Amino acid sequence: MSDAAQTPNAKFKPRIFSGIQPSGNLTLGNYLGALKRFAQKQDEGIETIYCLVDLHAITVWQEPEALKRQTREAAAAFIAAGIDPARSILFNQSQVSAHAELAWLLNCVARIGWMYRMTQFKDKTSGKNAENSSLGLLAYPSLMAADILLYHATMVPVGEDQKQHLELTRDIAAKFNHDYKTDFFPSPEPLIEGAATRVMSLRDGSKKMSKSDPSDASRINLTDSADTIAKKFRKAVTDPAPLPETLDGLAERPEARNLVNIYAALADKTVEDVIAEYGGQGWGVFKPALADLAVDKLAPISTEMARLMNDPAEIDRILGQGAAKADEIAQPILAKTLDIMGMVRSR
Ligand code: AQP
Repeated sequence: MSDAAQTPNAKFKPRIFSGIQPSGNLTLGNYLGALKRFAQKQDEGIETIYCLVDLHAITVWQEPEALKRQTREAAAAFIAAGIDPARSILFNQSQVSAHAELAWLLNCVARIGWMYRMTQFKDKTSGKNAENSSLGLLAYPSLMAADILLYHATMVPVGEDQKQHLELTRDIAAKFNHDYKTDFFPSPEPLIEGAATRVMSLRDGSKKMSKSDPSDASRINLTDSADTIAKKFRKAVTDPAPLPETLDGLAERPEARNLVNIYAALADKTVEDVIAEYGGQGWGVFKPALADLAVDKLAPISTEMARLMNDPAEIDRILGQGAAKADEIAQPILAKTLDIMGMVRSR
């Protein structure tokens, strides 16, 4: 149904929404695929709403005290990466109850079969008993649709892995509009841009870098020290051949391509530029250069995160203020959705 009944967005003002799960240490993948671009979008002057999606995080087990710390740490990462709470709305999802309320309404619009087709659900339950995973994990994309549609967001910057969920959001919006004969919800566009829309594991070039990967060596955490970053890149799995002289030479070399993509994204260069500079060189040259670049870019972020984490009350204040602003936008949209669906509203 993706192509059917797509809603034109002309009547909606441009607004960006995106989120990150506070489900562990944020990674270089989260930074390049999401955070760095969130800050760029804010700086382009578009209205931006960014959310720490703690209700999503609990679709898999989270230790309660750890979740609180991770949420504050993720907020610190957003601010350290350039999100300015005076220009962007920054909050954690559970402080705006309209997310959960709209998610329920959309659960009644979305179809179960759509959820079973989501590759992230299949990946997260593969090798395990899917029947024993939480109902929330299956319904995750419906909550994500609610997050976005609650603000009538028109654009959603995400990494490649979230593309399918975004398509589902569009399908849910289209079905709602079709079923209730309305054009109430926009059809949000995914913004998947840059050289590192899918940063891969440093241990396995076929798996995405992920904060919940059991191997810490598979990822660069935003809180890693310079030494740890250098060590992880030095030990990153690669083939023995030197870097290719042309872009085509990366086609069948996922690990090499991943490191070149990371370099390009960190340096704000194209992959072609990186190949022009390092083509023909061995890993003994490229890996230390990549580690230096990563430390150069990430050290100021981790230093600022550590500073912010010394004042958790200030982080909570920022999240509370952001939640109040988000709630102001969300409440009328939730109220109108309830009305469209036939709920009596008498107080
Ligand atoms: N490896 C990645 N490369 C590029 N972008 C990535 N993102 C995540 N991993 C990569 C982008 O970061 C944003 C927030 O993702 P999330 O934390 O909400 O969920 P996720 O995609 O499931 O990320 P993780 O790290 O794999 O989390 P866990 O392990 O908790 O499931 C999204 O825009 C995502 O595309």
